[in-house]
Amino acid sequence: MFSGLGYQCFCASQRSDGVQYPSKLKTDIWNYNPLTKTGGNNVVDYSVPRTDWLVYFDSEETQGEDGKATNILDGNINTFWHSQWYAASPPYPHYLLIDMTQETSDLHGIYFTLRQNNTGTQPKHVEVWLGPDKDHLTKYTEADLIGQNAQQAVAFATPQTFRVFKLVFTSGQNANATYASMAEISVY
Ligand SMILES: [Ca+2]
Repeated sequence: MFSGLGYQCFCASQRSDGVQYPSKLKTDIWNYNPLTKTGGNNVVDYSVPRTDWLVYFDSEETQGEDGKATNILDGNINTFWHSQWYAASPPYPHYLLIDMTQETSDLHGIYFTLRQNNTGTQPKHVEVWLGPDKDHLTKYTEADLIGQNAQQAVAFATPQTFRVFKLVFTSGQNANATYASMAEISVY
């Protein structure tokens, strides 16, 4: 709606406005031209850059397959973290702890993309812990993830500021599951 009419629009303000209305501004209205009624059909990604993120975990599988935890940060929905299964099979709960390496404000929630087409290892119940460092985390909320391939969000009730977040998975989509997996994690 702005660049479509020839105005410049800064990425920061796009993101700021976008996260303020995350449920409303999921399409790329910035490039919509109301005169020609074209453009702006792309889905907007408001997620925070993950370049410097560090990920910690209770277990990961690196012998039987490439199930390393950093696979949740590679932008590929077909690579995933998998809890260990080759040499040992630790049960739930499993966790991923992510250090964004800098405090980040105005965060509205967490995006989850589950391992594709694998309800047997997709986690279900998740506790979301937030804090300034890994030793000072507070449980902020918990939710049931949906057993689906598409990205889903756990939204915060109010915007949050934190550097570290921990996702504690306490059960799987399969009630008897031992293993957990995850394709991508990001925040918005
Ligand atoms: Ca991935």
